[in-house]
Amino acid sequence: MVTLGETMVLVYPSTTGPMKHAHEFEKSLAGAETNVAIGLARLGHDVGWYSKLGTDPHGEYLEFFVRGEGVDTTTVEFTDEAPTGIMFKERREFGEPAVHYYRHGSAASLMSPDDLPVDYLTNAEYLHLTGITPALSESCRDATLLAAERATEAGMTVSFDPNVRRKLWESDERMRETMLDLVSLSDIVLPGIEEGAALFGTDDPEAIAAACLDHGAGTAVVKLGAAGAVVADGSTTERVSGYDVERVVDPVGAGDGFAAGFLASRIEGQGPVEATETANAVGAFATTVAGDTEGLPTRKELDVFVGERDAVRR
Ligand code: KDG
Repeated sequence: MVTLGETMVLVYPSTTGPMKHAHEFEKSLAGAETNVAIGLARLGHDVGWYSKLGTDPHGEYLEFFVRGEGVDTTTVEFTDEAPTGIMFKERREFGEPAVHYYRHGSAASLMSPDDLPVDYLTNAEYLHLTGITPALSESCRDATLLAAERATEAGMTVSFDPNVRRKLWESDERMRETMLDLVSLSDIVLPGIEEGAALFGTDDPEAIAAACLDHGAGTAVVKLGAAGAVVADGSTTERVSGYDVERVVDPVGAGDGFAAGFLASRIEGQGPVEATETANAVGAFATTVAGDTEGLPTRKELDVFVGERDAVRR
């Protein structure tokens, strides 16, 4: 699987509560696409990521982190023209934490069709895209659409997670139009309820799945958090139950874990319902930690969780 998108330094308070009162912070990495790539690599798959990073310590840290997780970073470019993006994420005891981006004009926003490594991005079985990359700049939007087109021409499976980030779009119309273009170029679409509502004006999961298929997707998987997901592929529509995590530390990144689990399972030859079961499990793991990727399971951890292997702890 290959992917492209922006990865940022993630900074989050060591304690919960409003950001303005936080004094101590921890550092990690955020970026929907590398979250998915790392999730797949942990499950034993070959994964590559393309992006642009600033020639600065943050860019060095991110490339080192992602490469250290076993993701191929050979096409990642470092540029002096713009800095690496940064994201702050609040920690809350309940509800979705607010995020604050420092990424406008970042190195990743300079990605463009002119220097996209098309050969690299079309030399895999799967291309994974999100709706975040096209929101970063016009050139990123063109690059994302070009990657989807070229991957489709090359006979690859294109997966797309809309990942609505309203803070990044100039208007809802532009967002909707771009996302629908990407849905129509994708084989697998993985929206949440919020994304479904933004794109299709309904929060009924079955209706969202049907709308994705109507727009050209082969398989739609609508994420319902702890309640699981609805998966539809034209011949069947099924609700697959999820996991009630006892203590959700942070829901951000769960959707990426879900995508990683779904794609890993499909790459391994499992059907859409089985893949959705795996997706629910990997998504649940992601909610147990404050960072986006630290909770993603290894193959062994996942097998133990779903009862396919015994844990030997001592
Ligand atoms: O899905 C998690 C992402 O939202 C997070 O890692 C940061 O990519 C990110 C973004 O743009 O919000």
